[in-house]
Amino acid sequence: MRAGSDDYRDSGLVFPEGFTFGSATASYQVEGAAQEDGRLPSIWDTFSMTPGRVWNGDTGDVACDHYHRWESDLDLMKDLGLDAYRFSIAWPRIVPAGTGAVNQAGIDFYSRLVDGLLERGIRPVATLYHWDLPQPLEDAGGWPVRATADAFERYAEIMGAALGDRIHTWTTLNEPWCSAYLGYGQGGHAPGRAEPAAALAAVHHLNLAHGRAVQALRATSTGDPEYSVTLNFHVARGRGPQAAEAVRRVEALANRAFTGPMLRGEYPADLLEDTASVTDWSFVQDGDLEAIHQPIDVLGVNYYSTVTAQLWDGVSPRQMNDGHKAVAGGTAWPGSDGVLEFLEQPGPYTAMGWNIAPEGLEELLLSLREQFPDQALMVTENGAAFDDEVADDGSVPDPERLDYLRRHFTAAHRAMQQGVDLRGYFVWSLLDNFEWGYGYAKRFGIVRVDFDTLERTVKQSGEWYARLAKTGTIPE
Ligand code: IFM
Repeated sequence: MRAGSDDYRDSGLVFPEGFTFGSATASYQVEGAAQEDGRLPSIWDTFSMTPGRVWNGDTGDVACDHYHRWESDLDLMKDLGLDAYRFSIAWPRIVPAGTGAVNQAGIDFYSRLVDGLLERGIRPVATLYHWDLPQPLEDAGGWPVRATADAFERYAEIMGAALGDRIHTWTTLNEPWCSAYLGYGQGGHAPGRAEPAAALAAVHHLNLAHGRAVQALRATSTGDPEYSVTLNFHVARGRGPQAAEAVRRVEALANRAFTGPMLRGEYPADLLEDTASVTDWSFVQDGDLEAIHQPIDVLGVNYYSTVTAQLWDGVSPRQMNDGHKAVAGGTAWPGSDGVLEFLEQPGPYTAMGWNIAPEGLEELLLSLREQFPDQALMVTENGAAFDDEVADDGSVPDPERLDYLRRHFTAAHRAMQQGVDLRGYFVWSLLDNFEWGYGYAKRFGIVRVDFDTLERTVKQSGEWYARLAKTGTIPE
């Protein structure tokens, strides 16, 4: 079957004209060329080279070699009929030491990439930070210190001036929840620190970095880009006698810790109360909330599965053992009384062990519309890892991923029928890639990458998605 072939029946579910169909990647996960053209190490280079941190000792040194193969990757996106490509810029290619000298070779790479997208009629959606903090900034304290937000503002200014004439959508941060809580609270992500107070300071400095970056990008971009941020919202269900309280706590720490300051200009009072024994939030300085509270054109929503939490009183914190599911405790979820335990959920599951719950996406989009009625939304990530097998004829049938995507697009469509202003949808991911702590063991791509030869093969789900992108109608 060819990309976008006619071998599907239409469901009759049509997205409106102008709806954006895209796919997403991130710099450290796909680029490779980690030591080339002036790039210096990020926290993920350091982390992945630390024995025991990443499955199989995998690193992003080569990844998908997108840094060298970007032109043929863009051709592939064009064949798939994508309207937009969501990529991230590696800060350590642009300001390799985090502060100080700017590396023109890094800027040139992204400039060529953006021109290549525009030549092919694909809109560039650029994220400034998808977790690859320059290592020297971590050595100076990382996101728990304010100077990191200062350095990010300067990096945003540089990128606005360099690409702000051509970028369609600027996204400041990808999933600051992961950066703060997994990087500094639980330690399963780089830089691997487990310090609850530092995690909350990181939350604030990431928020500050977002607001300052929106202002810097606006001041320097000469085109007419849109501005956004991408959050990985937790859709929580509660269990046990304190079910509602468990949900409230999860939502405060995971969702409202970001939407509060970014979209309302304040930290929620219950979040400050929940975390009072961990920090007094004195790192929030006068003027910070005004700086963070910037109008954005579109709110990026990443959704994969739901979480189920139970609150236990009077037990000692247990360590969280997985970023998106399983057991979470005091370090990843800094709070005062009691411990949040994340429970096994009913299946079916993806290869990540995440439960498949398309209704959670519909619920999330409806809830965001209720909370922020005037805010346009964009699904900036949704997709699934499965253990794909290559068939004898070289094709990659991946019916489970196809089904996952079909059901989630259908859920998003249902939300739109109920009035949600959803502007587009980016499938995670274009390519199989470096899945952080799981290395190359988990494949999310709609395009298979053979990590020995780096050859790309469009999977069955990719062909299905091409059909959707080209017709605007969900294929059966
Ligand atoms: O691969 C990640 C991506 O970098 C951020 N969002 C979740 C994806 C799947 O784990």
